[in-house]
Amino acid sequence: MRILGRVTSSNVRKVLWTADLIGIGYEHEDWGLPLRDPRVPEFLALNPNGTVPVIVDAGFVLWESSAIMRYLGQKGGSDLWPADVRERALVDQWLTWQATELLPSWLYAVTAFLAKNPDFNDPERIAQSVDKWSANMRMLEAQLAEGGGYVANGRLSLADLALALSSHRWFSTPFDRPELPAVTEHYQRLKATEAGRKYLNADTP
Ligand SMILES: N[C@@H](CCC(=O)N[C@@H](CS)C(=O)NCC(=O)O)C(=O)O
Repeated sequence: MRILGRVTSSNVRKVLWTADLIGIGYEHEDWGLPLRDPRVPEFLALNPNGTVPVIVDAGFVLWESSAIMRYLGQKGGSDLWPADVRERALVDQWLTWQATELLPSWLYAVTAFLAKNPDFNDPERIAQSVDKWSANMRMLEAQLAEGGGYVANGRLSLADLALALSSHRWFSTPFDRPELPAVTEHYQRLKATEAGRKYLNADTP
């Protein structure tokens, strides 16, 4: 299997971390700016969005990081993607929430505070982003506190990987954060694992 995408992208790390934990072998190719422009015909033929990650598994092409995680979980028969229909649905719920609610909420603030893009300087939009991001992280805090330190079903799943990467963004961004003890504990616990040390480190915020 080929996994295409720069490791500095948290969406790519969702996929690499999943493949590592499930034990699926792969060849990694560094695509994505500034390393290798994905907006070239060769790459656009695989993913017309021109974004990473993409996988090519014996000719089968798939993009969208969460969809790739689910595919790898299913392919590997891993309990990170549970067989039980309701347990799986809960993992899916949090995986979907990470991509469609949590991630968009931080985009403006992270581009302003972490990427330090001078065009992202509207105080109202920064405040809105910080408020929404913090509200979402408080929701995750409540879930982890009630769920025995895991996002779904009281045990490790694909959702924990995606959300630990999101927490990494939270803790790497210099701004005034509310204290979230369950999120902090979950993040530190995953960060202390072999894969966590690889994918939740300061070089890749
Ligand atoms: N929803 C997509 C988002 C993909 C995406 O926006 N990827 C960014 C990196 S995080 C990208 O490819 N940016 C262009 C580049 O790196 O050249 C997914 O989860 O896979």
